[in-house]
Amino acid sequence: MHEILATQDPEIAAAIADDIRRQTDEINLIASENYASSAVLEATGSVLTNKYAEGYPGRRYYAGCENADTVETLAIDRVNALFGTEAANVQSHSGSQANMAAYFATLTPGDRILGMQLDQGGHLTHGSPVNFSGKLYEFASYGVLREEETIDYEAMATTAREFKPALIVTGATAYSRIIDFARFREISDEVGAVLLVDMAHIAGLIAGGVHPSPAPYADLITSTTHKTLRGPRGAIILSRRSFARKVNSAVFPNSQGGPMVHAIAAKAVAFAEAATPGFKDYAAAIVANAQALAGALAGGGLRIVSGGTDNHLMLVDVSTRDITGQEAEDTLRAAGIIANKNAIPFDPLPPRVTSGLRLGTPAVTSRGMGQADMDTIAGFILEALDAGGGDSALASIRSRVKRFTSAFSVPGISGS
Ligand code: DSN
Repeated sequence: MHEILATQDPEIAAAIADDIRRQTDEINLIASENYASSAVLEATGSVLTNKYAEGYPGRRYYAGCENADTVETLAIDRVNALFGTEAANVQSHSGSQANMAAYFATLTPGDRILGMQLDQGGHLTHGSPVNFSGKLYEFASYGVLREEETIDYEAMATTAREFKPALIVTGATAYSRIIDFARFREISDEVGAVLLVDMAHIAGLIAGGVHPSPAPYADLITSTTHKTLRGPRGAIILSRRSFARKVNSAVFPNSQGGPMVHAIAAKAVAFAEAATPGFKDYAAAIVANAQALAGALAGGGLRIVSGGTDNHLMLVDVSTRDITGQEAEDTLRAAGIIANKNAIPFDPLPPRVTSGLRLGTPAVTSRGMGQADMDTIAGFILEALDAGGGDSALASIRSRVKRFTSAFSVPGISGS
């Protein structure tokens, strides 16, 4: 792999080779990561990276865009067919830029937005004061019920009635339950707000039919393409036709220049993959695996936030083991298991420490692991957390993890 690069730039080639080994040997439970297919990687690494194609298909500012037009039109048509939407912009470089463009398309600076609290499952672009969103717009937030740890729809509605936001944003990065998009639509209509659904985490589950779709309810939908959707790094904005012109100009020329045509090609490949019957099975397996992993961890005495999961991820409260989220992340890392610390609802600890771990099953499911394998993974996790940081115990788990993972191919690396 990468023979030319290895000769020309051995330092970069070595770092890539090391990450191929890392991605192969470790158990990846980062809920927002996945393994893109060989076809997606080929499109990402194609000569389309050489082309400037500012504008949109048929309306470009440079000559020679006929193939870029083909690629972008295919991506738009495929993603609209996949999600049942009227209009799509496939140029956003990232989820944050997609959300920025969605706000620019519908709001003016100073307008009010109601979004989910970051420390209860939201995202930086849903109103964090350290993000452009919290600086440009006035935010109020909703969160989860203290007992059930599920979205407090009543409080959200009350806040919406009092705050009168111009836009309500829903979608989450650390929420394990089905989101009731119909309820958000009802409240948006009542207060006259635009409804934006940021489906980045669950896009693949929606494409695979295992999470209800926001398409009948949302005015705009944003998503990254590299999480459960298993495409290249990047993002999309789907909308009702009436918003399409504003969305397009909010992306280009307002917030981006030339689109990454190679990334758009890879997105198109991923949208076609996500439309196959095999992807439906994949999406169902992600959820079944998450439920199996949550069940096994709960069986081992760990507290799962909200008592379980309906989607691809779970939040684990590790405070019951007298450790912090950071310590748990470090311990699992030493055992060859990659996960991230994460605030749990009403977390008494700061964001760099936290009381929780976020675990997700999209990547392990892409490797073909099933529910029995989740029991094995839960066993490794429980053993590691109980090892009290002991180096030799963690090294022993790490070598068993490596033996375990060696039985599974990795899409894009040792499989297609
Ligand atoms: N960084 C992403 C996540 O891990 O959920 C959100 O953008």
